[in-house]
Amino acid sequence: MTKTALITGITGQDGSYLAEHLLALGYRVVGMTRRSSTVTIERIEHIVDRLELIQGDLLDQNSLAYALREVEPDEVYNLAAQSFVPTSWNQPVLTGEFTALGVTRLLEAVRQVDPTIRFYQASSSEMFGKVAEVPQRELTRLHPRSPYGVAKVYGHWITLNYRESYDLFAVSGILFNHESPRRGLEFVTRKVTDAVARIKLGLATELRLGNLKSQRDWGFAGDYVRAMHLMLQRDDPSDYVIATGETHSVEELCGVAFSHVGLDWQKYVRVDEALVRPAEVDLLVGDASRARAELGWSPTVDFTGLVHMMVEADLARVEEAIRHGKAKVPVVHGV
Ligand code: NDP
Ligand code: GDR
Repeated sequence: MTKTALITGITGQDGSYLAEHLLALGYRVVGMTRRSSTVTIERIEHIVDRLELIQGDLLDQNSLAYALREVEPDEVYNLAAQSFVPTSWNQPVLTGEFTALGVTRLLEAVRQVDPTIRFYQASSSEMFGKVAEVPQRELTRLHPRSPYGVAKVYGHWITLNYRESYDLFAVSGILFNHESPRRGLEFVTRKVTDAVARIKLGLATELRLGNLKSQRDWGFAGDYVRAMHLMLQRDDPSDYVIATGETHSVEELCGVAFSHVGLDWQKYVRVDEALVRPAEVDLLVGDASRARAELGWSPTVDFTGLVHMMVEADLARVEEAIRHGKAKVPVVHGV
């Protein structure tokens, strides 16, 4: 029997990879998108003829209940969020509305429309923040360091609360940073690989970054969406950490990315104090042994492979843009 999945945030990085994965598994895939004056389906353009889209917004309770009634999903993946950490200091209330209360709105819609729906919440390693132990695992104490992290802690606990209160099959995937050529340009991996391509091709001369010392456990988004699906196929709902188990600094990221095109990163990277965060998460590294044992999940792309993949994709994209005279990008302050 064909299963139906509803994905919020389908236009984002993870939404696009998850949609591809579920289509390949034979699912009917419906994406929830919010209304905007321009079309933002760049990441799903290649599969859009195999998807269905329905309008809805995490800020609007009725639109969520309507979407669930119309689509009748077996599984709901809540990937929508204000997901950029620095923006959460400029827009803390809006971040809370989307990223925290939005989860309650969707869970409440599930409970009222069809409590047999299986629900996945996109929780984050940012919840560990000022880490209580290394590596971080499912039971590590949470200490978020940004309004985004605080909002994700709320989303995490409300998911567990609805599971415990109403017996919903609601799970929280605690995913560490995952990247790809489809990552937004403001996140550090993509900012670096995009700059490497533009510097190599003569369009830029320097790259301004914030804290070079912070360390992250970076994996490939295509691997991580497989874990989301596996979590909803278990007999019993449970929460899992998804990570590679390796950590690297922003400096190392620069080293691998620039050297891939024969450049020395130290000649191009400048520290800009305006990009240093009010409170930083210094070190993240996850222990995904529970997911390995119980879900049979493991990553297929390592750190160097990931960075090389992203540099190659950005080189190809910037070359193409140069050919078509479209190589200019807007400057967004504070990013
Ligand atoms: P993106 O920022 O790429 O995508 C976010 C998505 O949310 C977009 O589709 C966006 O739509 C949508 N969205 C934002 N606000 C609303 C709203 N009010 N109503 C409906 N949709 C909305 O994020 P990622 O794909 O990288 O991440 C997916 C999820 O996983 C997020 O919740 C993120 O916080 C979480 N996460 C991500 C990690 C990572 O490393 N990537 C790690 C851990 C957790 P639009 O296109 O219209 O802006
Ligand atoms: P993060 O990702 O905050 O971990 O959240 P990001 O790539 O933005 O930052 C990672 C680290 O790099 C440092 N950094 C910079 N970051 C950005 N964006 N721009 C810079 O110029 C820069 N210079 C240094 C940051 O200080 C930080 O330490 C991501 C998001 O996808 C969240 O939604 C998700 O929950 C977490 O990953 C897990």
